[in-house]
Amino acid sequence: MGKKFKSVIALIGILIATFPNIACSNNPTTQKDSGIVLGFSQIGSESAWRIGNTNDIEQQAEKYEIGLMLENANQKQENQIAAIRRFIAYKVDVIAFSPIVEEGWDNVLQEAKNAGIPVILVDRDISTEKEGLTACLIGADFYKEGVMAGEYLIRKADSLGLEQVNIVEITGTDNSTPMRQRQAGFADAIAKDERMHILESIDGDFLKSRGAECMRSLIEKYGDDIDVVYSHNDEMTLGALPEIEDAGFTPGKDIIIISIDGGQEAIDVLKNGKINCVVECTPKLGKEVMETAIKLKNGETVEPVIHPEEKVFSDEQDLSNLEPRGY
Ligand code: GZL
Repeated sequence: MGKKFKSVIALIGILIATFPNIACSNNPTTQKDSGIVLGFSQIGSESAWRIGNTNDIEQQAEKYEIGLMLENANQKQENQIAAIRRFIAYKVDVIAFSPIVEEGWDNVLQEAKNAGIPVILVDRDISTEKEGLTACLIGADFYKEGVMAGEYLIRKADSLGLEQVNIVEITGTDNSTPMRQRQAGFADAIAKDERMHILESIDGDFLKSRGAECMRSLIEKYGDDIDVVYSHNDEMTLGALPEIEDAGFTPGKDIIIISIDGGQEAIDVLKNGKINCVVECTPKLGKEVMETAIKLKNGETVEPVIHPEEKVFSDEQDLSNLEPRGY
């Protein structure tokens, strides 16, 4: 085996060792070509929503013939920062990521800016004093989701003739955009309604297991004073429901259940009457991400914020003909 051939083999070995995810994802340089390589740092696999989002990003990258380097950060901000640095080293054309929390991105995004690589925020936002670190945000209007949840509760309280409504809130990942804005939108929507009282908000981190733990401790503390559970995502809601039943309460009847995401499992439970309202938060953002990546690669300007249309599913509607959710 010639010297040159040995050095090529050695280089490939170094590349795979440095970029482990390339070895297992579609190697972008061999994709049929839009000529674009997109580096995407995904938060993790914490919920059906997140898995649905990852699947959609991958499907749309295939459809738009964009070479995708997708790295899963397993819920750690430091893994997302490391992934973005790898994308910069690899000289991708565009970087996209869903920031697990809003703070702590200035340095790595400045590095991407210095490298001339545009960055798309997907799903969640960042908080920064610096201008121009990202090209745009593609994701839900979480504040509006919170408002829609609060507006449903007011209608529900009216229909039941409730004079006092005690609410416990299970929030998503602390300091994340959906947590902050779903909490603010809901609070603002019910603020003028004197019947509404939030007994406690507790961090469930968008996880099913934490949703169960939170519900258990809230029941121990407040028992049958709880009239409503407002949960920031379906995963935590699905974790909470068995705890409510184990305590002898009937979810959807003794306790009003309001959730967000709109995945198939939660919609099925809504149809069975154990959840009263699910605010939709679509994970299907891939089409907009790919179209935006192509525009950025071509030097076109893009909309600073792209919010998908979202609905509310509840016990006020006939859901029998609802299309399969796909996540
Ligand atoms: C919302 C997304 C949230 C989902 C959760 O767009 O950021 O993260 O609501 C997921 O299910 O964990």
